[in-house]
Amino acid sequence: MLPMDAAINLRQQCSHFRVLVIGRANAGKTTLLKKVCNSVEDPEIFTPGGERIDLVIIEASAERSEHDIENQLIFKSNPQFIFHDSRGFESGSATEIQKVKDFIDARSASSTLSDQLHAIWYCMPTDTNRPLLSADEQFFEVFGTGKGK
Ligand SMILES: Nc1nc2c(ncn2[C@@H]2O[C@H](COP(=O)(O)OP(=O)(O)OP(=O)(O)O)[C@@H](O)[C@H]2O)c(=O)[nH]1
Ligand SMILES: [Mg+2]
Repeated sequence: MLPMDAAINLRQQCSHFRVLVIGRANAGKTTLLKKVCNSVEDPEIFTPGGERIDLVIIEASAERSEHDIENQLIFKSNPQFIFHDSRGFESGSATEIQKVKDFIDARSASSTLSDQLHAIWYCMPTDTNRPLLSADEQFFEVFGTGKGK
């Protein structure tokens, strides 16, 4: 636990908490985020540059925007959280794992606290007999051994 003055100093440097959420489709990511932010509404979506993406667009592209890891999801009810949503690796695609790894690497390389990731939440469905797929294991192998650095 941080001493109070260190915590206040950090909050002055950075007004939000940036979280990457990873989990396959239907894992319950959005449900979890809504609970955390006490929201019944969907989040607003912003580009990496902070421009709001207008969701009065066709549903398929709203869906794409939401799951584009670079975009920032913010709930009006709790704007102190900025979320990045990644749909996980169910296809087992190496490209998907690489995309997430590149994103994590780029955010770790930033020396600006507000741009860095402050947490990664990995959501796994527990009502299935396969909560962990081989692609998930691959991901943890890369990051668990420090090879992802
Ligand atoms: N049984 C059960 N169902 C849940 C739980 N959390 C969410 N759901 C349901 O699972 C479905 C998918 O939830 P979402 O939160 O949309 O899942 P998601 O991970 O955001 O899915 P995508 O955005 O498509 O990747 C919804 O019908 C939820 O009501 C849970 O803890 N238990
Ligand atoms: Mg979702």
